[in-house]
Amino acid sequence: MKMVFRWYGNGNDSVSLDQIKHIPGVEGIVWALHDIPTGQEWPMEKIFEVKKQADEYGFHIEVVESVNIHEDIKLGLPTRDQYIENYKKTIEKLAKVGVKVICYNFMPVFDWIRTDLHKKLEDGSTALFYEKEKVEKMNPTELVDKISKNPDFTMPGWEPERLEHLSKLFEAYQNVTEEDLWHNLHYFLEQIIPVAERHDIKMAIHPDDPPWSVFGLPRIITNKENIKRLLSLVDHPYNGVTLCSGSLGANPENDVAEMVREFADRIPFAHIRNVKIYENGDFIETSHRTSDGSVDIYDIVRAYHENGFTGYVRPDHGRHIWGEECRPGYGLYDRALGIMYLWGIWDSLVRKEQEVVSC
Ligand code: DNO
Repeated sequence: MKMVFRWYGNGNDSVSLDQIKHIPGVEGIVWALHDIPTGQEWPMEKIFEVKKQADEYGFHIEVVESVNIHEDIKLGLPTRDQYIENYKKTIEKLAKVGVKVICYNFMPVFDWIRTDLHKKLEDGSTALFYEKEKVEKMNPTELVDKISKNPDFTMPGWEPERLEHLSKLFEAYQNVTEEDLWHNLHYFLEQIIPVAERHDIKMAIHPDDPPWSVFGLPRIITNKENIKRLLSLVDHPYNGVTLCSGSLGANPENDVAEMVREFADRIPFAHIRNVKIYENGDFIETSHRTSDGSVDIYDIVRAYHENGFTGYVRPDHGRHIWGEECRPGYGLYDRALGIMYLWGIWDSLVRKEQEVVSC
């Protein structure tokens, strides 16, 4: 596995490239141009800027997370074709700096959702928390209202412009079903995958987080059956998945290790983290360690190892520990600890295998 680390860019991240360099085994940064509005073509000079910054530390920039999908594409509006053309041009440009994987998602309106960004865990650290009933009871208009009264409201990974037109977006999605969303995803992939192949960049869709419908909006990348369907929409090695153990793992019915075993050759990028699920369906993010949460991280890493996984891996959200102030979920310390846990499992599996061979 190739270890990478998400970095939001100079002035945009509390973690520096200097610090990332100290984490054992990290070879590249996972990046994006966060200030370019969704749907616009990425400017080459800005792409080169990131490349230059990473080069100074010997990091590659082979994984982009995310080139976001304009809502018009998800909604299947006639204006989507222009946005798809822009997306193709961005792919072309990213190939010039050696990008190999583009992570994206197809979640309507929102990216990931939580109800508390700093919920206290028993050990005194804080982490991202999701209360199922609270979200179920939340009326989207109330939410729109809350967000519009708080211009600073932000979530890591969310594009601010998504939030600007919330009520219009809710209206636009009113009659959009899951089948419509599948249809629109198919349309997008049919056009994008040949371009991605030509430029040797794998497209890797991120599962929905949480993996169920929220606020009555359709969500489709939620479980094994649906990932299978996604992969067969355009059955091609360049149409893949960012298998996120924490997103899928929030539903106890999802067996993520089993998914790794089934889809290994279509997973160019893995997000590995743990969540603890409560009986009422709430969940909280924990350390990466298997015994701290409900997801069997050990078995997931073992499944990647068994399949000779050579794709990219990043630790995902961490707790906020040792007083660190950072983007929610994206501090240095707990993600660095997460990496060491993943390496610990991986190295011992590799060693065990070598011992068996030399016997
Ligand atoms: C949250 C992230 C997501 C992810 C996007 C991929 O921390 O895992 O925001 O980057 O869904 O497009």
